[in-house]
Amino acid sequence: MKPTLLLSDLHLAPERPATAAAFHAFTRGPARGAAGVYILGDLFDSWVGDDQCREPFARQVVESLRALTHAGVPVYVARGNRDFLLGGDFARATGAILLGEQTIVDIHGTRTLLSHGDEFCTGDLAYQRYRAWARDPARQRRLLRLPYRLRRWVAAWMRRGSRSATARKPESILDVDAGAIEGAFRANGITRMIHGHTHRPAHHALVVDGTPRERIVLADWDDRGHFVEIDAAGLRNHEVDG
Ligand SMILES: [Mn+2]
Repeated sequence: MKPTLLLSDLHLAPERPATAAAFHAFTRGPARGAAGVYILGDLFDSWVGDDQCREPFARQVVESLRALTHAGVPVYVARGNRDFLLGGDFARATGAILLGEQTIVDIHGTRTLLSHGDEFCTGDLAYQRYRAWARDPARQRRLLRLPYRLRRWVAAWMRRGSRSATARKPESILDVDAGAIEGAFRANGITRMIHGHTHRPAHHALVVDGTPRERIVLADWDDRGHFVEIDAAGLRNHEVDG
């Protein structure tokens, strides 16, 4: 039985060539033997619209994904807070399937909730206000009508604001909220969830309503890649170098 591979928060950007090299190595190597590959948000550090596919750096990422899907490996991509503008043209160019905000899939017998994870950071009210604003489809359409260069400028300007705001926030509100996590387990009737976003990789065991549950937090990528492999034998962490 082929394994399912999950990863998130690669934050691919031209300024971080080692991370991109690890990604290309991942798509040529371990991903080829997978039953499916789930990228749970923030594949790109910044995505201002699918016309970004024409940039040389993005085109290489698109080509690596297309080679993988052409080899017969299903690739699923969730949007993160950095690349929430990933759309249909990106999906067509790569052959990947875009996921909704939360998806429940059966992974080797366990119904598993997959998401980027930022929706669970409910303690950060300013971020949640921004998130609701940014994820509004009408606003996204308006944003995408702006010239490409202007969108690039707006994204860079917002990134600077986000970095200084994050630096001022207490650690606790940048992590998931325990009540939001319990609510998601309860509402979906699941025992496992996997998400990224917080850059706090872990396997948490918890009990909700008397039932044991697990929450797997995926690692963000640095000069190396990190992914979780699940098959009938269980769950393992792996690293990949460029
Ligand atoms: Mn994120």
